[in-house]
Amino acid sequence: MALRPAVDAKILIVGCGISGIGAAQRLIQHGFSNVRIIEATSRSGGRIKTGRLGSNIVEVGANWIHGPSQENPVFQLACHYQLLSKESMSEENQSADIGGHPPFVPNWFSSSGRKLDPDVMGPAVELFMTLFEKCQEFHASGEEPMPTVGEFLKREALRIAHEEWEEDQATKDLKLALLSTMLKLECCVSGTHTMDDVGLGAFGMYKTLPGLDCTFPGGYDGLIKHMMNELPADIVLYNKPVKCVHWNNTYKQSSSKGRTYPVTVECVNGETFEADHVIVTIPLGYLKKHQDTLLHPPLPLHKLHSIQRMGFGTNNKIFLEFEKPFWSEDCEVIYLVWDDEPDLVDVVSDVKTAWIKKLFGFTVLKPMERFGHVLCGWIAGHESEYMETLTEFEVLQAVTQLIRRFTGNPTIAPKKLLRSQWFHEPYTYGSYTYVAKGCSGYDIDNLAEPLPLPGSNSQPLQVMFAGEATHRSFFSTVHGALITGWREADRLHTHYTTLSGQMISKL
Ligand code: 6YU
Repeated sequence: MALRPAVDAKILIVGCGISGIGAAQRLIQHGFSNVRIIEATSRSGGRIKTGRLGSNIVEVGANWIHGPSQENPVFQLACHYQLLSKESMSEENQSADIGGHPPFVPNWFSSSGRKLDPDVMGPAVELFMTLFEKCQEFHASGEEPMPTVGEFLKREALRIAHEEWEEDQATKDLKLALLSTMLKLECCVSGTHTMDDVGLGAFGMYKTLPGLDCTFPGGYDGLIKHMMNELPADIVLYNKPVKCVHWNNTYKQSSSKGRTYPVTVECVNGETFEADHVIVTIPLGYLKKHQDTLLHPPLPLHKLHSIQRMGFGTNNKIFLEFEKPFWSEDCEVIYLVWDDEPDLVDVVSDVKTAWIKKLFGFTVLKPMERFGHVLCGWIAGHESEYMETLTEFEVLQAVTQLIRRFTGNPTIAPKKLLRSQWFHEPYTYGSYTYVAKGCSGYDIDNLAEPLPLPGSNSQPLQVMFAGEATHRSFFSTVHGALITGWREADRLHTHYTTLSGQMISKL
């Protein structure tokens, strides 16, 4: 195998989300000059997508920097580009340790049209949070008393409610119904259909960083714009969905100008691009759908099995603008509690007629001076995927009825609506990764493992894998995705510096 200088190595990155952009940025910093990004759509950013509701900026995809503190590279970049408010950058915000659950000021409404007493509901939330933290501990202790987070939470919550709660039955039922709402919220956080699909033993693999989650006042896509400005202007080839990555020289024409390349990337439009290395940053949802055809030769079995086993679900947002608020001034989150759900349920019995019951509530967009009166509704799972098939008008009708019922006010009418449809995005097929029942960190390692596998005689690092699904502890996040892009760029850098070191020592 002839050694090619690192600057000559031809590198293609598939996908222009933050992991692909991060990989390109880092490769160029390392001195690689022959780098291109191939992107299926007409835009950069992938699941970072800032939209508009009237004159308001709203985040259709990623919302927050989770854990904005010095260890978080997204926070560091955002500070570097001066994209955050003074408050978000303050020492106090950075040192707050919230374990992934921002202490939002809540308002609770019930399906019988009552505003619920925070003093009564508070202990139920505390119980839920205590059990949730317990779920996170099993990873370190190596125990797994039950297969899934959902089963454990339900069993323990019902046991404690039965043994310790002393109120009358109606109040107990209402508190249990609130726990159903909290389960639906966790479905949104994990990006899953039900918490019964989320593996208990591996749940604690996800790590939170210190810092009070913060947003980008000018939109998350400001980060993408700044990062893209640091790359060569023509680095991205847009509107070129990749059909197949042929590796190990298996494509019919694998040489140009006398030089042979081990990999050929074939696009849906028939165009082909040759490369020494390809970094695939395609979302797990797309990989699941196209696992049999995206690579040739096909993915090794253990990689295929891990792709199938890992979870990738849907979490959607429904933004609503109102003339005036029906929530209290300090309110940051509105929970909807269904009186008929004391049996801890996070799925609905009939998706078509009852999908709206999966919407756990709304976050309030703040500050009010910037957003006016805008709420963001959250809905996960198959119910969310069904919501995507409805017209905007049908969704508006359903949400309006919901709010009228819970507030007991039949005149409330949202002025505008915007919803996301991540399940029907053909290059994503969902929102983000979770560790499904029966999965472990090895599945994530398998996803991240480059091809060819170690021990092969062919050119190493032909196909490499980045993207949020390939990070063991920060999967499902923007910072996780960015770190994996950097990881693969560094892998190539190390490869070439090790090779040139070996050449020099032989001289
Ligand atoms: C975060 C947050 N956040 C809400 C919602 C969503 C996500 N995330 P990309 O998909 O970006 O890029 C791949 C590109 O590849 C893309 O451009 C494609 O078009 C292209 N492509 C695909 N196929 C191709 C082909 N064939 N050919 C060529 N190109 C192709 N993250 O940090 N804060 O608030 C949220 C949220 C609604 C949808 C989020 C959030 C997830 C991030 O958006 C996501 O991880 C990264 O942007 C992915 O970047 P990428 O480059 O990998 O892929 C305890 C515990 C539980 C664990 N979970 C904890 C919860 C944390 C997650 N929270 C999320 C919450 C929200 C609200």
